[in-house]
Amino acid sequence: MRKLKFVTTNPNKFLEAANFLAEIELERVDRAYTEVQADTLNEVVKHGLRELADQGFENFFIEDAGLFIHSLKGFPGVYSAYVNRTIGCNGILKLAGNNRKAEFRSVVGLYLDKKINLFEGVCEGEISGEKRGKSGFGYDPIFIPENETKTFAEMEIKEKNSYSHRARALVKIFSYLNPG
Ligand code: ITT
Repeated sequence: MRKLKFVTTNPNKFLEAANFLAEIELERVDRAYTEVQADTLNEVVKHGLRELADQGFENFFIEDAGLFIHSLKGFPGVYSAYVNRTIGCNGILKLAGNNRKAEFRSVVGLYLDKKINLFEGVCEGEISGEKRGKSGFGYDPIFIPENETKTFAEMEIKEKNSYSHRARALVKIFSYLNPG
């Protein structure tokens, strides 16, 4: 069984990944990396990978995610963490207006055997009318994935993983590590 480190300050992300990648032995490293101001999640992740690799970390992955609201031209997107800390879910509910289509995007960056690989996952859905549910974190109480009525915060981890951007990126890591 392969061992991989998941470097994240977010314990919920780690729980989701550990639940999804049950066949890989995951170790959580609770360490922040610089989230550079950039236009894409890919750039943020590549910078973070290089920074951690320069500090001597090996065989690890990181993940950067964001909520992209279509009527707001992708806002909060790469600013999702800042917006969550400032105006939060209530602020997003006010901003979203009538066109509530949105997507969560995830970019997982793997640094393995000194090589970088990126894996992307998207989950389409919409912003709910009000906050619902107590599970999860961040924008989970206001995001309803496509073909669902519940928000992510009304789901158990397994159910969120059956739709989520993060699981869709992680499945690609899994196929990369276990080809064929
Ligand atoms: P890291 O240490 O792994 O970076 P983080 O919590 O800072 O953990 P991100 O920068 O990837 O995570 O996330 C940006 C914001 O987007 C974060 O503050 C969350 O509020 C939100 N977010 C990301 N994924 C989410 C998800 O699956 N459900 C709800 N909100 C999410």
